[in-house]
Amino acid sequence: MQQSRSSQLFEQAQRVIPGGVNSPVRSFRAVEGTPPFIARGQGARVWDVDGNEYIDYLGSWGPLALGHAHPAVVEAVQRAAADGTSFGAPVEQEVELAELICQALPSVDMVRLVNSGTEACMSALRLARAYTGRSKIVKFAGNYHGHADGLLVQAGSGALTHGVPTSAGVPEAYAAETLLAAYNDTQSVESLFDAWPNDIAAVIVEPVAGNMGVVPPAEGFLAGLRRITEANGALLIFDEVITGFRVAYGGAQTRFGITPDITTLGKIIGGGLPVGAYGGRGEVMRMVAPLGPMYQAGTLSGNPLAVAAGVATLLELQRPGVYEQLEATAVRLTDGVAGAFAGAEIPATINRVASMFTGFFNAGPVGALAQVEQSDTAAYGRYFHALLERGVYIAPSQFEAGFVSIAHTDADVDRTIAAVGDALDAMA
Ligand code: HOZ
Repeated sequence: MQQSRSSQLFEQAQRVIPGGVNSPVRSFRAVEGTPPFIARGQGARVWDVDGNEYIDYLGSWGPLALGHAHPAVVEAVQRAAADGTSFGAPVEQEVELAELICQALPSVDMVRLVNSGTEACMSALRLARAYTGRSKIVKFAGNYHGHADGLLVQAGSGALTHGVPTSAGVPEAYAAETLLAAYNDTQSVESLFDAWPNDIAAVIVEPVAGNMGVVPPAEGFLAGLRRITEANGALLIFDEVITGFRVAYGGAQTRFGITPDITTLGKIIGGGLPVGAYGGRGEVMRMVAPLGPMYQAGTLSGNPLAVAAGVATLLELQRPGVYEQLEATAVRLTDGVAGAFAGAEIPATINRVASMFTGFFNAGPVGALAQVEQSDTAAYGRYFHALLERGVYIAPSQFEAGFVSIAHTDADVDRTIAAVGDALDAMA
């Protein structure tokens, strides 16, 4: 049988790129097999280099709320590129993106643009430490905030998938500054503040966990974090890299009505190009250089192509009915998938918040990392491949989120539900 172009490319890639990929989860090690190399995307679909077509629920891990190659985004990027790709100097569009972010997020008066969610979270921690004069931070096991040293302690996403939640190469002294709490368990946070009453600069949290699969915040959890941090003079950082402009235009802080001190963003605010951001109230943000003593910089920060894509995306998301449509599509999908699992008598729990979701091979409930970890990852791998063969692309790991876009039609969703039914039959 002739080797596929994706297999050829994967072999070639493994000679020059570690694992053949530039981000570990893409290697398919969690589900085995060869990743299709993607040639192009349009709307809700992607095509690989062998011409196979897939309905895409990965959505580049979240940023593509408008779908692939949305005309407004393509046009904005083309127009910006024609005027030059980078200046390392202020450009008009970065002001527009910053204003849109400040208008959208109730807790953000000022925002600094960076290049990725990793940079945003790394900088947010430095800012919290600078503001409070304290060094320790609290993070939740299974939450993932990018790959900065000190945040790769009991991390989710690829780190959890590949069995290295605490990475080699993180100095022990750094890891010791990271205190671990249990997601959806405010008592575990109280205990850390009891043990370190004057040392904790910040609690950083994914307000909806997406990097251990989707786990919604339990009733009162986010409010509890707000109360505990305030009582102890620490800052609350919402990592809205996934949830920002996704679970509502104003992010999780709007959806759940909690005001963090610092917010980190990424994904959607770049509309598929590399952008991140961190922001907060003026008093905190005035610590950032050149106004204050906390240093952070970047040649490509506020890059004209990336901010043009971000502005175009946010303006499209402001159209009436967009978030209702995203959620209705996700409800149709997850209800249909849950029905297919029930029909096949396969224990499963589908968690969904707005237009992000995960189907766990797990009778549930799935409300904590310990429960996430009880999922049948081998079954997930078989399911993943059965779906891929039927033209449906989901995350190649049980511990990730899926996303719908406004480009997914009811017909796409119904075709997906039929494919899920077929895939489960084939697995029986
Ligand atoms: N950490 C990302 C998912 N939560 C994966 C990034 C990628 O492989 O593109």
